Amino acid sequence: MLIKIRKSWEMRESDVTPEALFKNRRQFLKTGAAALAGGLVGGMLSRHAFAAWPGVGEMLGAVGKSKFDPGEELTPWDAVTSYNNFYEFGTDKADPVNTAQDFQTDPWTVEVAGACAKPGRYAFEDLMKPHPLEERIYRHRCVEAWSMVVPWLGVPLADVIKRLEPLGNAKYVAFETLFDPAQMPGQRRDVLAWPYREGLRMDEAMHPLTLLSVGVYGKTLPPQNGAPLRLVMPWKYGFKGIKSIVKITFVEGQPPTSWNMAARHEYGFYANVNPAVDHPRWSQAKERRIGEFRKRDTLPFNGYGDEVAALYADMDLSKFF
Ligand SMILES: Nc1nc2c(c(=O)[nH]1)N[C@H]1C(S)=C(S)[C@@H](COP(=O)(O)O)O[C@H]1N2
Ligand SMILES: [Mo]
Repeated sequence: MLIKIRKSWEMRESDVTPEALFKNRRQFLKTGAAALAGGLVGGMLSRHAFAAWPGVGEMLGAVGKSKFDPGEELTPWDAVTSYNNFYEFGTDKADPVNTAQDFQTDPWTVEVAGACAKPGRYAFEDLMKPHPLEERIYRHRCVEAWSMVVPWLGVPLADVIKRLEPLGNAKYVAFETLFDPAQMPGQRRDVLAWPYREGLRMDEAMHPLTLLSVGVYGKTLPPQNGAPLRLVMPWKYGFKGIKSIVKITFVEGQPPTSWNMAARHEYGFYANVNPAVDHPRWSQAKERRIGEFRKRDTLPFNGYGDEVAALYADMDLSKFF
């Protein structure tokens, strides 16, 4: 039954752009056809597991309408996949779409280390396949004061972490991107201290909004967006969303993070979107949505305050920025 429905979604229309395909699908879902299909699979439409993992740029299969949807216009596929920050592939936003195309992401191994009961080297598929995939339409706010609205596909990081069984002294989770200067031309220069590192407090990592993303616009992630897996946290500045992860470590103390190491007074560990705390060199009060000219007001926690403000209730956010 599930397979039948999946096939009906998986229109491999190579002459249709992913964005058009995605819009059609959303429209289809709105018309009520989804209710019919949803009935057939007993409400499982929005959660879906794979038989085999699709290759780069291939459709990830059935994912129903997301309850995570700000209801704002999606940033087009072309912008999401050609205006990127991924310094391993160059510092210009137009670089990664060109220089990352031959990036090898299959096979891919993720090392799990530190304070957990299930450390080891996991094949990407083994790490991700047990978990049903979800669609999450999230606002994406870069520290550089531009924003997008992006339909990610992924798995709550909490689901993956639970399976790795962190120990009581695991207070933070640290992440590392691949270090491979042969493939990543940006790593041949000391723009950042490679590999790119990020980290989260355990409660942030376990928060239901925190997504380990494997896809965008219904397809597997393109290399420039962090294939094969990257972090997405919609209430934080984009730089927390570390791409092409090869290592996850459970640690007791706050781990060092790349942008914080590069400029401590400019990029804090928390990096929560906050219009009231300016970057030392520019205001964070407003943002430009990619594709628009007008400036929008930036919202506290990027508009996700109802969900996440409690995590930081006791903290001075001008100090812990
Ligand atoms: N490894 C790595 N991850 C990274 C970056 C990077 O340079 N290297 N840039 C970050 C920044 S600043 C942003 S805004 C987002 C951009 O993600 P996107 O290109 O998918 O929009 O990725 C983040 N993750
Ligand atoms: Mo960013």
